[in-house]
Amino acid sequence: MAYASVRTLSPADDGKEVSVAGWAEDIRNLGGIVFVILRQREGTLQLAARKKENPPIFEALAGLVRESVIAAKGVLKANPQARNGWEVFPTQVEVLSRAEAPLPLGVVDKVGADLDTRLDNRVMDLRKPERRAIFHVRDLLIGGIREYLHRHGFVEVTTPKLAGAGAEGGATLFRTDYFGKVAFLSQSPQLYKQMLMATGLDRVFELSPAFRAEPSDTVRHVTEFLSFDAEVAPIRHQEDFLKILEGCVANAIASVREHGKPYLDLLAADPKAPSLPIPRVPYSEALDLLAVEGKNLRDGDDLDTEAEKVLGRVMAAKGHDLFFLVEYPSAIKPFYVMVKEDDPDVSYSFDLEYKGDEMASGGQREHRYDRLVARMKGVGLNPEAFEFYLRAFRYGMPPHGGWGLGIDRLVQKVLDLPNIREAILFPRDRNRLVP
Ligand code: AMO
Repeated sequence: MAYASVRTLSPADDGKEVSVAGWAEDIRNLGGIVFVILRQREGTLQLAARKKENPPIFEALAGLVRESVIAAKGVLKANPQARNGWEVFPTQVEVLSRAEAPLPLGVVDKVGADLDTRLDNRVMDLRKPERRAIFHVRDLLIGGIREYLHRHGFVEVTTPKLAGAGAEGGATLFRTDYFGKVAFLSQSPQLYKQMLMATGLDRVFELSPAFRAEPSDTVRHVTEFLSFDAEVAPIRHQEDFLKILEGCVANAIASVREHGKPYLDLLAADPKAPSLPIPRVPYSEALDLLAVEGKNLRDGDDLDTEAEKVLGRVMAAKGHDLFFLVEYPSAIKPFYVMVKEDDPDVSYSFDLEYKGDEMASGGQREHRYDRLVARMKGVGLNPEAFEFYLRAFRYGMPPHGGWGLGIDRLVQKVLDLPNIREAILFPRDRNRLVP
């Protein structure tokens, strides 16, 4: 007989024999009767044994060590006083895996532990339903993204994570030995997704880990994150794919709202569905909005963390958690962006801001070979090291553009989690390589 899930049982099963398995979350020995709370993925149920009726089972339950995995077979009895309105009186109890005591981290204890202790004991931490709820929400967000893009003709692809050249600047590259040559862990699928635009696979997306040797210890940076990248061709301008990105984010949040109610309730979260279109705020206008708030940036400066927070608050007051910051200065964007024909200091690139943090960035790319090489040289890169990439631009490359969005940050912001590490099962940062 397969083990039954608590979700499939009810008082209507009164008198039935059932087999259940799970963690012994709590053991309450009242002398004449013992109750064990058994935890499964989808909830908890109560086992009970009376000393007088069944002494061996009473002893077996009373002697359990908390968090051991047990299996019990017995008769379900309806009881309005018991949790779920029923309980199981076992006739057989088997310890499948005995837990050591004391536990490194309590599962039902009310006292909280700090994040480091929790992450050191992540498996125990994830036994709490409210922690696991985060990963159900994450799953729903990713599902919403995939569903939307497939509906719009996109193909999911996988590009190499062992790379011969970096795409996003040397400062955050992880180096590794590759049979005597230098290789890098991929910082982003940037070069490969662009190369695909020259193949006819012209609407692609990828969900894959990206690696950045990020030395800063912040609540929004890790060294391994899940990057959601997309690239689209042929396009006339950036607007052609910003519409897809905003639809995709809206669909992801809608999918959480529609299917994730039990998880949102556990997390006391109620993410707002964005109203479309998401506003486009030109960089120059953002500087003006910041100046009004007393935060003065020079034209051409990148927005620092404080500026992002201030701008986030200004836009939130206008009813927008999400907005696109468009027309970024060319100088603070990577070599592959396209610059404006009549104003080369300004690029056709954008950041997507969500609740005061950068969620995604992207833009239209330079698809013209000569100009791309000139831009590379302009930022001090050696085109020869990128020959494998540049070759894709020499035999007919359509105008294209796309974005990269950090899934971990999206989860963090949708649920208002204080730290990005809460949104990652086993986060990596400069101080953490295990578990
Ligand atoms: P960018 O470097 O801005 O752009 O990265 C895109 C998005 O990835 C997330 N992200 C991170 N998340 C957690 N920890 C980090 N250390 C980290 N670094 C980046 C952010 C960020 O907005 N190739 C371009 C995208 C493109 O133009 O298509 C790129 O990688 O959410």
